Amino acid sequence: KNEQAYLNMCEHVLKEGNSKGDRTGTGTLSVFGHQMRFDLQEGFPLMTTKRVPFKLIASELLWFMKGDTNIRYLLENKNNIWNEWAFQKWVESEDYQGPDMTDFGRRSQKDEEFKKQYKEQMDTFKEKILKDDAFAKEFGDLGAVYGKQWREWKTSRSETIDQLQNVVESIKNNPDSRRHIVTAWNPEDVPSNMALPPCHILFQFYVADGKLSCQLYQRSGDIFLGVPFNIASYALLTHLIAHECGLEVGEFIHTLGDAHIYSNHMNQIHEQLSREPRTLPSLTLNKEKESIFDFDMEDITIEGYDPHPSIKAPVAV
Ligand code: UFP
Repeated sequence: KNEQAYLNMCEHVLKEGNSKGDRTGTGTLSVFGHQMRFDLQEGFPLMTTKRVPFKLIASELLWFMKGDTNIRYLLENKNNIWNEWAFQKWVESEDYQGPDMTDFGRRSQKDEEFKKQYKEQMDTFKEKILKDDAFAKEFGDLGAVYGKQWREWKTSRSETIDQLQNVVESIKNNPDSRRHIVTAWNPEDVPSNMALPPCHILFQFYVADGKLSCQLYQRSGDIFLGVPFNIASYALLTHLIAHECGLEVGEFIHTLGDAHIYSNHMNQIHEQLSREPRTLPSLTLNKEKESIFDFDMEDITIEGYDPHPSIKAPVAV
């Protein structure tokens, strides 16, 4: 019940996880292959054992759904979660003349002086993205990330496929189909065209009993920082598509490949596990909007969210 499936996974990984190195050099406890199920009728699965910023999740999802791959939309919504990826391209470009920003993620975690410089450069960068159209066009775009693969998958014949629109149509017209699938993993674009190879790779919908369920396959999950975002994001997507298709929500099933807790998140996980889960909030969507593609932030409301305080943790970079 509630977020118990998530808390159980945390316990399981702490107990059974393999000590494993990783790309970031941080070190993890990790299991391979884990599945959580959330009954969306029980409430919206936004963690209550710590505060999770729903607005960031919602604006990121709307951004994916628009097929937008430029961080300008996110910045307009005060959402900074993709900044580093665009910033990296900027500081590696010939046009960048400021101080050396090599390895800025790691260095700013260790070096206070550098952190100040980095913050200055990042603020200037953000401002330029927001104010300068040409600059935004060149340096705000992340390339072949989720929005692109969902809405404008490039075929070998130089056509594009709108997977998200297609899946909505197929749910409406042929609900029993076993082919309601959207994939973000395009081997041709991994890794050279991509800032980060997709983590949430493939999702499938299922209709039974007037309810829409969704299963996600995620190849790699940062259990403390990433996964609570991913759960809420796909739960919201399921609600939106059910809304357009005139269905109730069923389950969100989250299947993880490498599910890991970073070694510098251990205290935070224990703190979270010591807390008592509360009643889940509920989600309300604007009934006046029909198409999922017409939704804006003000059409999406979370009610009754009363979480424990947020818990800070370093992002592995
Ligand atoms: N990660 C998530 N969820 C996401 C996302 C990233 O948990 O939506 F984009 C984490 C997983 C992993 C890291 O810890 O980010 C990506 O690293 P790698 O590509 O090496 O798996």
